[in-house]
Amino acid sequence: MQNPLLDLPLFEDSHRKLAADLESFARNDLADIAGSDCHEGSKLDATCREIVARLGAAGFLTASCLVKEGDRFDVRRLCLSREILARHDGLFDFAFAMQGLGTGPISLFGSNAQRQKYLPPVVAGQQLPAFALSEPGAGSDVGAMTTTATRDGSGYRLNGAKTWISNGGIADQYVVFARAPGSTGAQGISAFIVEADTPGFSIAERIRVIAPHPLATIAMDDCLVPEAALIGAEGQGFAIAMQTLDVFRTTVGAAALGLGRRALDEALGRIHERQVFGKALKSFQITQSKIGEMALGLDASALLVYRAAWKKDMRSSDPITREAAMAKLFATETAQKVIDEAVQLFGGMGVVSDQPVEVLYREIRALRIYEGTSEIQKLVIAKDVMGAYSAGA
Ligand code: COS
Repeated sequence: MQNPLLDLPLFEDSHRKLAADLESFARNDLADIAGSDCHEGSKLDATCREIVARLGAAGFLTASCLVKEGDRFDVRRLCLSREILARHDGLFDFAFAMQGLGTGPISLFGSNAQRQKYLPPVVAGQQLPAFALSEPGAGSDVGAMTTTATRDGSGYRLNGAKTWISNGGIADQYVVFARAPGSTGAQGISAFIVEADTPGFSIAERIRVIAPHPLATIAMDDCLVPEAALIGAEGQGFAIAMQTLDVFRTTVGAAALGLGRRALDEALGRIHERQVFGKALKSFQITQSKIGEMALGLDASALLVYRAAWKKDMRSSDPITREAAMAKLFATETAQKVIDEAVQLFGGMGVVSDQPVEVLYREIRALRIYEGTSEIQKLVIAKDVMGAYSAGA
């Protein structure tokens, strides 16, 4: 179904063309690898690689990385891509999203040499990256991380563990955040590119989650990386992480929007078919009230998502921390409610394993947690709003 917002001046013709092309590609060229048959167990990793390979070969990953110096993210393109892919299949979206998030620090802060080495294979869909920030004892509180990066000759020796790492176990390289020994809080954190075959780097555990995605805990045990692995400057890591999240949090909102729109599509089909008390389910006002609220919530989410994306695209030097946090918070929380209502409209069928709305119910949950929980987004928004008040803005 056509995105109802695409006609707005928030978008350019290139976005409208992308939306039409990707919609057709997802429908015709990815459909054979959709669904739980391809997403479970040992097939999961291969399916992710295949999705990325197909998207890359078709040119749909060009927006994921900033290969050339001076390039800027087209956040509206990233968001439209995630919305469309998520509406088709959560794993399509996941695989697409990780190509951008996993290389985000290199795109935004990497040297020309780093961009030329690592980004073209990711854009081509031949390599998979990962973003390794969280730790067992440092999720929301990034400044509590304990992984260390100790100077060793001309390089750095990394020690510690990272967890909840998407693409963990299948990525070719990881952006790992680690701190100088003795440093605390946001200070002394740096970002490093760690290739998966570096001695001392290992996958400690693959983690199974309610909606199957490649996820792992990784470990660094005297893992020696060269000076060329450092992204940006020493000690810049906290800002690198936050500015990467500022871009990609908006796209999480877009993914939630896609999952929510799919739930509304499914619910609309259901209420037109289902007979209850001798009438179509759609004819009850209680049903219409649910549909009205679902549609309203989704369009409100879309406006917040594309407001943040538009602002980042048009005013790249202005911070979008507040707008990105609002988009992620509202769109993920709303999609959860919309999907829950869709399950309700399906009744018993809604909780049958692998039915579309049951899959959506599992898919949406993690989005309210990863890349900053809903609670953290509220803190981020409040800090920005109160800061503006104190500054007299
Ligand atoms: N862009 C640039 N700089 C930023 C920034 C941003 N969006 N947010 C914070 N900073 C800077 C601050 O300006 C501050 O700099 P100074 O020390 O020079 O003043 C520094 O970073 C520390 O900021 P702050 O004091 O706000 O840090 P906190 O430790 O209080 O943490 C939160 C702030 C909670 C917002 C942060 O830890 C966070 O986003 N947590 C969620 C992490 C997350 O998303 N995890 C998921 C991992 S990916 S799946």
